[in-house]
Amino acid sequence: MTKISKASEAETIQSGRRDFFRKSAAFSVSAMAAASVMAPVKIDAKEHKELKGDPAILEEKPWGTTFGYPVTHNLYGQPSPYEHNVTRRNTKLLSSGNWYASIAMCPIQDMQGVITPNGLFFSRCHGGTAEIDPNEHRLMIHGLVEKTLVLTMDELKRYPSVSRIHFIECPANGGPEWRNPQFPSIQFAKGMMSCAEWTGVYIKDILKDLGLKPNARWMLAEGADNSHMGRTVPIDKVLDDAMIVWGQNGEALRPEQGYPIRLLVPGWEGNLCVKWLCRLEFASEPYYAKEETAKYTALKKSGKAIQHFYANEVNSVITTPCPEKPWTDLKKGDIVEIEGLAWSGMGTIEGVDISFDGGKNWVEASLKGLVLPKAWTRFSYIYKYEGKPLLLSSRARDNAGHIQPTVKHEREVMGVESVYHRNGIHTWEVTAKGEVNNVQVLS
Ligand SMILES: Nc1nc2c(c(=O)[nH]1)N[C@H]1C(S)=C(S)[C@@H](COP(=O)(O)O)O[C@H]1N2
Ligand SMILES: [Mo]
Repeated sequence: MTKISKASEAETIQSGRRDFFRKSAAFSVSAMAAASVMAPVKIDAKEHKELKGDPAILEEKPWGTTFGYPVTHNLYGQPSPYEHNVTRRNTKLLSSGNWYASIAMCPIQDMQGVITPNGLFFSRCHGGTAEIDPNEHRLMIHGLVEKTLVLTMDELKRYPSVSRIHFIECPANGGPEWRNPQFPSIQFAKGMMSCAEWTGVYIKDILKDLGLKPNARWMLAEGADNSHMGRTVPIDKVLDDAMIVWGQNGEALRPEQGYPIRLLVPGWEGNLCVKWLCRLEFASEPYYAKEETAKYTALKKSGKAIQHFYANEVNSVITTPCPEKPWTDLKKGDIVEIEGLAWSGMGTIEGVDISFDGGKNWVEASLKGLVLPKAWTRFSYIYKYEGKPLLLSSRARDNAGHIQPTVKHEREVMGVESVYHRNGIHTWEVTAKGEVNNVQVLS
């Protein structure tokens, strides 16, 4: 028999979960539409009959008979008020008492495609969100370089820019669940990540101007915020794809993401992506700053800790269904689209497998939309709902040859002390009624 452990319902999640449940009523219709594109689905004549007499199609609505609001009204646009439930969310469990050292989780269950809108991008701050005047902000580049440089923001933006789509994931994503699933919610279980198109300059391009001294092996990045976050990055990664970015999905970085500039270390721990970046110092040794000694090191079962822990491993999660979007409205025989997100900090997603029985048997999902290195990748599987209980899991593979481990294997190697770098196969239990619970398959 498959051994599973379930989420503790004792954890209180902020209000809103019920409203999400209500929103899911529209799901079966949209899933039918999606299914009819991908696989021919016979639509029951009954479905059409139900539309007869529906006031939503027969009656004129106020928005069709009066003017809407003028174009001068919303000079910076906001989502429809009917989307008010789609927000970042916090929990006391992951915060200091005053919410300054805290984290706002991304509603990944409501994301479309692979780009996170800027207002919903997860936000992790160790000393509050700094509001920086860009005219007062400078970037200093010094240490083991031939030429020291202090740049204004305008000067920095004169470098030729590139735009790249990458996720940022806190290595503590899913961390509270090493021992047991904690959250009856995808947003809290997996929402310490987001994905955006970033615009900025490769550090290797700036270094062409400055000249790196031969003994420069490490780069310290420091933030100007109250936490003065400091992390050291090995030089190979700096010269590969590390960027200083000022653009986020077509506009300036949001304050929550480090306005006016942040470091982007694609695919590696979110913690390395120092926000409100003010200083880069090149050195021959790592700096062993607080965030790479006391924090962001992973204690293993052996009693030894991994100190230089960088790339986020291949990972995935099913976003439909999930606790916020159960299948309670489905009838036996309905065709549904199982969807989810896969990502790897080591390369490009090559494939995703789905299991309905907690990992005994697997079928291959299809990847849809953009499939890019170190970026969220969306997967999809069209499935006939039989109204039977399921243990629904996803398992991603990347082009660097990695595959997600079972939770059992992950625990054998790492133990349960660490809160970082969990990428064990995630499972939802779907009950016969279509309710979705967060569980772990332990065998
Ligand atoms: N200066 C500074 N940079 C920072 C942090 C911070 O508190 N201060 N938090 C780090 C952590 S722990 C993570 S996971 C990422 C989160 O990026 P985001 O808030 O844009 O999602 O930023 C990192 N950069
Ligand atoms: Mo983090």
